Amino acid sequence: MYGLVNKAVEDLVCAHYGEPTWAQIQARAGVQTPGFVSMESYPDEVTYKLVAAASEVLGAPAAAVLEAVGEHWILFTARHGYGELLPMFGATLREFVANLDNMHARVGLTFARMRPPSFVVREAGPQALELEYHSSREGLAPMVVGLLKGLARTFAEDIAVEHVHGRERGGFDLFRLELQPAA
Ligand code: 1MF
Repeated sequence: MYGLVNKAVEDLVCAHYGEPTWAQIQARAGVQTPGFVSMESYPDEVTYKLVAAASEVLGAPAAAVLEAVGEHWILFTARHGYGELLPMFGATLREFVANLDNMHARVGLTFARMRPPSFVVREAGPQALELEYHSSREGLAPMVVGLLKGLARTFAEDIAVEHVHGRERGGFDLFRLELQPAA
């Protein structure tokens, strides 16, 4: 994945635990890259190893680390100059989620080696959506939960996310989102 993803992991760990902890995580992961380059593509194993090492060093389940990374990704990319991208694809979470494939197509113009996931969205009630998450990568469903929560926060909305089933069924993860107007 692009270095921007690994930088988001680094930024999250450093902000909460400090640079010595990040150095420990990098050492345990066997990833000694002195600094990730945002626009460079790295093997997926680099990201997976960093998440696994962070889970061990911080004593938190890998799923919790992934969810935190997903939530941080939204703030992190906004802070790094890509903030104008979000409002281009929706004014509400509901609109944005319906436009996720369009947003990734736009980002893919710049990041040609991107392998973006794909989403199918269905209405599932007055305040509910079903979201199919199709990805070439395994194990990232918890990150998508964090991404959705981070998006909700930027749009000042409240959201509850249920992981209905994993990719062993149909080859995709299914989420059910309950959208609540922000309190
Ligand atoms: O292949 C890749 O390197 C890759 C990297 C990041 C593929 C996807 C992504 C983003 N994706 C990561 C987790 C899923 C990975 C997978 O299943 O293969 C997040 C996708 C996502 C899912 C749910 C809700 C929101 C999501 O994304 C929101 C998002 C996605 C991309 C950006 C911002 C928000 C983004 C913004 C600016 C970027 C790059 C990514 O950089 C740019 C863009 C244009 C011009 C200059 C820089």
